[in-house]
Amino acid sequence: STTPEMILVRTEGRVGVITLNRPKALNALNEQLMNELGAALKAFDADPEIGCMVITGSEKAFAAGADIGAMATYTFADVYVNDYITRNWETIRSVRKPVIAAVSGFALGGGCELAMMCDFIIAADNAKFGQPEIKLGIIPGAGGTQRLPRAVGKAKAMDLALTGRMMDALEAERAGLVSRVVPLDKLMDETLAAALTICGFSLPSVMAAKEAVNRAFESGLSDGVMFERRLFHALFATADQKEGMAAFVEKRAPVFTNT
Ligand code: CO8
Repeated sequence: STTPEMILVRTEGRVGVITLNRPKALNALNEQLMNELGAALKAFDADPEIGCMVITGSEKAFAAGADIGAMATYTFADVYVNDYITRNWETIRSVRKPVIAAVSGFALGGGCELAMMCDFIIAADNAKFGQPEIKLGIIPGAGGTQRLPRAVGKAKAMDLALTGRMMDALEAERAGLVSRVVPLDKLMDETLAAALTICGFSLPSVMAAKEAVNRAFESGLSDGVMFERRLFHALFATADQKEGMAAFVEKRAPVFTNT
């Protein structure tokens, strides 16, 4: 595999960190960047040393959207038949370990959608979220009209999609789009602390928790509760369940083996 050019990839302990790195275009998401991001996520997901992933951008921009210059001349056949733009955008949903978005600056259009595809969003106090596609004569195309209302409700989702206005970090937290807001200079520390906490738990339970919460958005309540119940029961087959509960009873720290 070739060295990526539009992202930076590193590890912090068992956390895989991917930094979107196309500063001159505010991390506008073009085909190459999305390919590199998808490949990096898949590699971390398959790496037994990795327990959790973080996607972040720069102080000024998480990502200012899909690459408008690249899209400007696309035809219907380009985007529908040849699947330009949207190709590779669902890769992140196939990742089974947790992915946290650490967002500072602009998360607009495809950038907001990318953040929403992550399992949760930690925002710096300078973060700005929006779906401004309407200003370009299009609509969101990577789940914005579907994930935003699930996160913030119809009223705000309609407001953002129809007016194209931005929402600041505090409004986004009040609305439920982001799990926490932290000072800009603490964004990576806080996000890595959360990621390292997750890495300290038993991976089978972490993966099951992610799968079960995601199921809440795909099913009715009774089916979702049954799905959860099956995973809950299954975790009693793990060595880590025995270890976790024995450690609690013995008043010591658990040593999980991800089995
Ligand atoms: N695409 C391409 N280039 C961009 C983008 C973008 N989305 N955003 C910013 N840039 C470039 C600018 O053109 C500029 O380049 P240059 O210096 O060469 O002129 C550079 O980044 C810096 O940008 P600005 O000078 O505009 O910086 P400002 O601080 O003045 O403004 C803003 C920052 C407000 C973020 C402004 O850049 C802006 O409005 N950007 C566009 C935001 C937008 O409309 N995003 C939605 C794009 S459409 C989309 O995402 C559809 C997604 C569909 C999903 C796709 C697949 C599933």
